[in-house]
Amino acid sequence: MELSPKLLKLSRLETGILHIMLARPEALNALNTELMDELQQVLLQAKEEPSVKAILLTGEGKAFCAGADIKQLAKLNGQTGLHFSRKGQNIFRALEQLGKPSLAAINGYALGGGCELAMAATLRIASTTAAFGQPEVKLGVIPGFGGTQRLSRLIGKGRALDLCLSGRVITAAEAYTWGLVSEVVETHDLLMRAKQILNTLTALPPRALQSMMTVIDQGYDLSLHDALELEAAHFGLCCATHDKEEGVKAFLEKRVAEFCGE
Ligand code: DAK
Repeated sequence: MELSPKLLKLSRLETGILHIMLARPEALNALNTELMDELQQVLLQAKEEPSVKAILLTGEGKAFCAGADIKQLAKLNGQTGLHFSRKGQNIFRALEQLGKPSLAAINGYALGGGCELAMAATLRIASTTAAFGQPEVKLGVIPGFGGTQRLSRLIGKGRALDLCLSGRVITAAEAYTWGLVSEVVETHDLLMRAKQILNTLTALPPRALQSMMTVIDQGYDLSLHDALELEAAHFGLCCATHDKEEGVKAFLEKRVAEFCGE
């Protein structure tokens, strides 16, 4: 990865994990245009770079991300607000459709755009001290980076309305009960657990993972009939891979499969 962003810290971990750390701790990693542009560039490269197998997202300091930069939000009018919202939506959608699994390890505040960023990741885990919310209503706006839509898809319409209308903040334990995160661990275990989960995924056949993410993402908004068609098409694609041959053969020969990614 040749980029040298200023507001993100990048590191390559074992087994092809790209660790992207939001690194604007003095503003609780608030998303300004510069940080968003850097994230967009990094995601573009990560998509094209075959050695990147998965993405780990974290925030430096006490917050994962406290949302869109309110100083910047203050300057938006109707026209620029629309543009800003679309820009953020496109970047988060790029993460969601990267074709490689991503995991947000949430160590503290995930508010507004921070919660929206986490929801665009494939998976989310939190430390016991994490806190989640969509407080935009208190600023006179609504979530503008996909929050209204992803939240209701993840935790249901009623709870999404509760969070968005009240602007209240919920604990990691509540987020777990509501299905917003899949695990809560002690703060000192968060990174280790995040890597453990991603290492498990990077050892699996990438084409099957990609098909799975595509079918679940796209199928959600289709009729059952069309979604099943999509599933069948991707099942067929997987059956044409070397990794499917290897996976099935290894099972029958009672050995560990060695996937090659083809
Ligand atoms: N933006 C800019 N700076 C922020 C920030 C943010 N979102 N959050 C915190 N900071 C800055 C603070 O101003 C402070 O800076 P200094 O005063 O030291 O210079 C520093 O980070 C530390 O924050 P605090 O001193 O406030 O720290 P505390 O521990 O006391 O409080 C807090 C932490 C997270 C409870 C508090 O900082 C807070 O309430 N922050 C704001 C959280 C929030 O409201 N987030 C939602 C942002 S709005 C749209 C597109 C997108 C969006 C909406 C519409 N369209 C285009 C329509 C999305 C909107 C959002 O995400």
